[in-house]
Amino acid sequence: NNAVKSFYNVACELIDGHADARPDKTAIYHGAETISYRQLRVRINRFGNVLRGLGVSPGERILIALPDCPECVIAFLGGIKCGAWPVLLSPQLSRDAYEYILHDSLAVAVFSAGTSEALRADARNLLHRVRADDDDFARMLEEASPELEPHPSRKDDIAFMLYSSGSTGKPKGIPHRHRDMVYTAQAYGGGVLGLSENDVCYSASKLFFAYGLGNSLSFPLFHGASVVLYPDAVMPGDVIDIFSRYGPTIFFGVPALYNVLLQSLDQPVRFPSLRLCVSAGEALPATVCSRWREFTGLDVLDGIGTTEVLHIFISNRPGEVRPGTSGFVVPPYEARIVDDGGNDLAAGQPGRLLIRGLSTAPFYWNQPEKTSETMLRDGWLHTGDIFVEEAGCYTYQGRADDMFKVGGNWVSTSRVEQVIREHPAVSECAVTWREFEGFARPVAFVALAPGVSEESRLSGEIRSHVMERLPGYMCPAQIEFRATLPKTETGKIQRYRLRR
Ligand code: 3SK
Repeated sequence: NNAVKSFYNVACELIDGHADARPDKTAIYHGAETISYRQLRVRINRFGNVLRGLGVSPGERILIALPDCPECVIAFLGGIKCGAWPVLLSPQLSRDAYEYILHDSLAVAVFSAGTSEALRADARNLLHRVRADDDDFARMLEEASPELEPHPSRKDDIAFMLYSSGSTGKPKGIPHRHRDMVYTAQAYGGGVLGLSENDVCYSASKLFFAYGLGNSLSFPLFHGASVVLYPDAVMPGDVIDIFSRYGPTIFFGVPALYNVLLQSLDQPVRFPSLRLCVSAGEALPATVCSRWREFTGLDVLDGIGTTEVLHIFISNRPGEVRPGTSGFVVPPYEARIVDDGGNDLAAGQPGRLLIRGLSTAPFYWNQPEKTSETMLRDGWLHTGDIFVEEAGCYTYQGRADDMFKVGGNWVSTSRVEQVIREHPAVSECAVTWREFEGFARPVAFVALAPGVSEESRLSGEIRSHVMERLPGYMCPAQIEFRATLPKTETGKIQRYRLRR
């Protein structure tokens, strides 16, 4: 009972109400397995007891590097329930990357699957390496008590940590508080998506990505809905199979996935269970948004979020989609667009996007300078993105680091990318800049659609396509063709690697 209890533990906030009121409701679909809210609570409690048995204390970090499966949800919420800080990571990082994060976070335990390098990584602080996919661990869980006294945390205490590599440099630890997942589940999950217990969520983006964590864990569980967890890498055929096997009502993807799904469909189709599709991770090209609507009859709500804010804070709305834009501010978040000196800009003028809301991480782990540059400014987070706002609707222009001037004119790399992606031969594209005889000029990196070749002809054709649609100074001085473009674990193109 919230009115009388004096603690606030988000693992209880997400599960207890449903486990008490509708214990047999399915929380998780995974392969042929279904897990009810009652079973989920018991498994979370057993995990928490195992963790306490290992001697893990409140506030200690535990690394969880598991594919999207029930054990990942159970370890994450079991860790939080007993006061540890789970750090969710991809199970597919290199050993070096795990060692960097182990040292940085000073984690005392790693929970991972046998195939992951996470279990082979080394660090002096690491006391326990646990194979969460083997029989010994399953036995330990079975033997643990199904009852667990929650750690008596407060709303503003840290609950968990994510690592974001952003598009540049070393990963940064981003701690979040107990209240943050509930705030995003109410603001975006409830306010924009209108989630209810009748929904079945399926996210192609995985749990270790803040976007996937909301889509597959906090949103469905907070609203008493169900989630489909799929552990493997996502291929277009898998997505279509999941649509027919589990009947999700909401699908969450990234722009590149919508693009390959469209390329795999040769004629319009209907996915009768779906009521909404969501895209984030990077800006959704207008053509992909409109073609998805033509081919499936469904809206894709494009939105923007960050790991720092935990989920989406600007988004298109059901029934009010403006292709090519990120949409409107999600209440109760607030947004401002400012110039380099921090002065507010008028509508129509591109500038730096600042966001304020109560789900923003309070600091970067071990990075006080980055914290004061980005976060400690009257609660306004400096996103590092350039946006333009017109009549309340926000359009992405590029990263502040990716804007540059040609002959005194600003070039938005994302605007040029958007136009190049509209060319039918193009599957993926990234635009950056290089100096030619001391002058910055745009350079495009292009991956062609399957079966398309003839690069030398296409180079001229793509340049003419840009010249017809944008001012000449935005036209790439060079186009380089690549089989694929380098990406982060969460699917964002690493432009800095191309620039090098
Ligand atoms: O990259 C995004 O757009 C995003 C969306 C939701 C949550 C987290 C992130 C980073």
